[in-house]
Amino acid sequence: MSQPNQRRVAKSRHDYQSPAFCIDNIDLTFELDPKATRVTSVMQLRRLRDSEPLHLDGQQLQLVSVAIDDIPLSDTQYQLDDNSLILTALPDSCRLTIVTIVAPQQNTALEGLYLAGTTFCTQCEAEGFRRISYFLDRPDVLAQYSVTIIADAEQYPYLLSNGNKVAEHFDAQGRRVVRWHDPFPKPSYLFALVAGDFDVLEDQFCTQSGRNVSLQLYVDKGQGDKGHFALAALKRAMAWDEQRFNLEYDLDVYMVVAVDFFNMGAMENKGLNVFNSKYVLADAATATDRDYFNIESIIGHEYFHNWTGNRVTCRDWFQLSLKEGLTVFRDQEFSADMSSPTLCRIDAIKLIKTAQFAEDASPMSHPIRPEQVLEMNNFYTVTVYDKGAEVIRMLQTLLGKQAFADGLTLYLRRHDGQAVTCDDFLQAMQDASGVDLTAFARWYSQSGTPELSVSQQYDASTKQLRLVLQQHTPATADQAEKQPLVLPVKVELLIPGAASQRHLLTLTEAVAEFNFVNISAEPVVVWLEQFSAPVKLHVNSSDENLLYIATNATDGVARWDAMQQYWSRQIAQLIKGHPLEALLPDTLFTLLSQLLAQPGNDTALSAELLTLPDFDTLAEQYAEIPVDAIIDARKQLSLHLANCLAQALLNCYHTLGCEPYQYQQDAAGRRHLRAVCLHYLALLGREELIRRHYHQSDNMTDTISALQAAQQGSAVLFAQLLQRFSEKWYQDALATDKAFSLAATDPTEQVFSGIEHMLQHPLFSWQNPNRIRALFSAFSMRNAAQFHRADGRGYALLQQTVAKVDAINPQVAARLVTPLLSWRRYDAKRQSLMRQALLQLSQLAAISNDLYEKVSRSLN
Ligand code: B3K
Ligand code: ZN
Repeated sequence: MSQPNQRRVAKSRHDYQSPAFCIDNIDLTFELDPKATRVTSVMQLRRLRDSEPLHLDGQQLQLVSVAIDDIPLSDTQYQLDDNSLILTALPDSCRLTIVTIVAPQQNTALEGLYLAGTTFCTQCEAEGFRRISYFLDRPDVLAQYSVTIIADAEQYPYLLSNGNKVAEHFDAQGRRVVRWHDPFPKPSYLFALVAGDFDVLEDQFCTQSGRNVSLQLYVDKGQGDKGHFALAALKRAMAWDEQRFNLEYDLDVYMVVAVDFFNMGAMENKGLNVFNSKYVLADAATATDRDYFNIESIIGHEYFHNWTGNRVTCRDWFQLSLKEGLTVFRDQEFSADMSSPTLCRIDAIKLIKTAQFAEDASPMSHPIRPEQVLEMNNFYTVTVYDKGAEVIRMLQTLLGKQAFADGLTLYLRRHDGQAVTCDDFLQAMQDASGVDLTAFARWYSQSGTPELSVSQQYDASTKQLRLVLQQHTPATADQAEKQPLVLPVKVELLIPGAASQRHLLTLTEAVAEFNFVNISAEPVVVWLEQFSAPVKLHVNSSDENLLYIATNATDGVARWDAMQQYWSRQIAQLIKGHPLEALLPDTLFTLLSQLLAQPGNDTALSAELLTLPDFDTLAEQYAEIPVDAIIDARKQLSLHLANCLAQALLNCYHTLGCEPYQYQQDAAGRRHLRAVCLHYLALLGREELIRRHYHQSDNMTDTISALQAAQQGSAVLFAQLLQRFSEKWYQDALATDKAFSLAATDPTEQVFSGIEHMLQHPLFSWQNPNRIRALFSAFSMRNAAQFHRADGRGYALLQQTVAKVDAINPQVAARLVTPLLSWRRYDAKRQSLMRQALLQLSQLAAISNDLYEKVSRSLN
């Protein structure tokens, strides 16, 4: 590696040390210039520990001057290196003034202050503030911020920062000068600045205590009409948090800015959220039902951070799940209340069973509270976020909804204005509920996916039922020894001829049994209802029982889950060589035909029941992933179902019909089921249907469904429709991203020329993460057939892409590389090709820390 080795030292959670100084106030002045922005920082410092130097973080900064209590220092009076500015012999309290220059235009990493098109914006979490000015850039240093922004008045009519605007004027040179003050002390990662010209949508929200909050949504000029849904979603989120958790907004203004260049979904900066435009802009023509859903959920997520993250923040970055797991849980609950609890839960479960289980089984496996981190940006993971949310959900299950809400209230009251740990959170939950959470806390320190094996014995003579539960967590890359965890296991007993019973079984040891009396007949047990613990379930129920559950369970999620188990099992049988015709019983077709014949009932759930598990879900069931066999078996089964159900699918498709677009739960469910029907019919070559679906569509959801159906059913039609689609949306970046993803998920060899072609698109830019993800994440994560080609062409494409992107935007590169990391899970030939690709990446002359951490963990 060409980088000096000291840059590669990982931090350990146990090495936490509190800061030697605190910074009570910071007054920042920005003189904005794309090439050279001058940043003046005036900090009020206080010493907390004797005789230690002040170690300020700073990266890619040009230092202009340093002064203590207005007395300039010479460069012999401080130490400066690539990552820090060190000052010794400071008084116990002083005013430290630092002037730096940064170059936003050259900032392609999109961390710190950068340009999104012509808009200045910032991204400081996790450690981006150090690219703006020298500072104690860590979440446990909370300061009050005052910010003055100075910029050309014409080009930048809006100059925004956190908190309240306190002054605005023009200076002698005619530049606009705006001053902001945020009364809430905050860590540097929540700082934000935005400057540009926008369409602004405004609204108001009256809080439960009667305060009026001004809501402002800033979007690119000309895009104003696409902001209404996000703004309305924000008001729903504000009302929901008051109602559910009694949490009210605290500033007079809440601003959301949408930008086109953004490394992730959005950022919860205090009072000034910055969003990826993909998660703000929506209208029927350009956004799918899924886009609408995501917008509402992410708008909610960032808003909910105002309490869980901002008012109470993390002591150190190892505690990230403290705010992220909790806030994902909160946004999931919000989405469930706004749409369908069943579908929201199904979505969350799918993510855990694919990406999260895969991460546990990968070289990057880590607990929801990681122990070792080289590059913090690598730990914004599905484990920290989504498994973190599952852990919070288990707490709610174990404590009950009310005690959980009381625990949250206590936590926020006790720690308001503080930077705390996951243990502090658990302590509050324990104190509020009186439940000992010592054993539960293992969920925070133990990585890996627990495997839960269950069995049942019924004694007809005594009418007793015995349920035996056994858990075991296999070793992971980061941790060999595992202990039993606290597992809340919800079950439903479907008792023939009697009312069903629902129970919560809590497994705390490696094995336990639970006995039930007076069970009139042998029940069919629905295990792990609602996926009440994030585990892999091993259960020996018959196919017949699974279909019985899929038909009769009370809970929709349980019905879906049984069906998924059923489908997975049939695919496994096909892989073992069992003939298809012998596999599927009449009861299956009765069930499926019923779903199709009554599309009026819960259409969205029917659509899910009719959909086979995706490649990633199936892959997680194998230690060594049989790529080709999974793809073939899945295809074979789909085609067989399409053939057997052709008439029922067609009838259902026509019964549902097309309707004028409205984003609304029932209508979205109907569109989904209709798309599933179309997908199966496409496998039978029903081109005219696809064509009509495409042409009749007045909305992006149906349009994309038609394209996806064509993609699976007819290469020629797919090429025609994609061409037409691309032309129609030639100038719309977000719609063009959809064209990119469609090209990249083409299951045929044409995908390579398709990607090549899209790279020539005038809207494609290697600097824009959305474009890169739309093409290459789609290819490597949603096109198993071509990405995992046995000739290695897919791996080579990803390797070249990652190498190129790493030099531009390390965060994006490190995410992109993920599918290669799990090379050990494939056959020998693929292993060697994937490993080769990683080795080449490891030899990049200027490999970033982000990429280095992942590649080296994978190769070691
Ligand atoms: N907190 C941000 C994520 C920051 C990611 C830094 N690489 C968005 C969110 O989770 O709400
Ligand atoms: Zn978050």
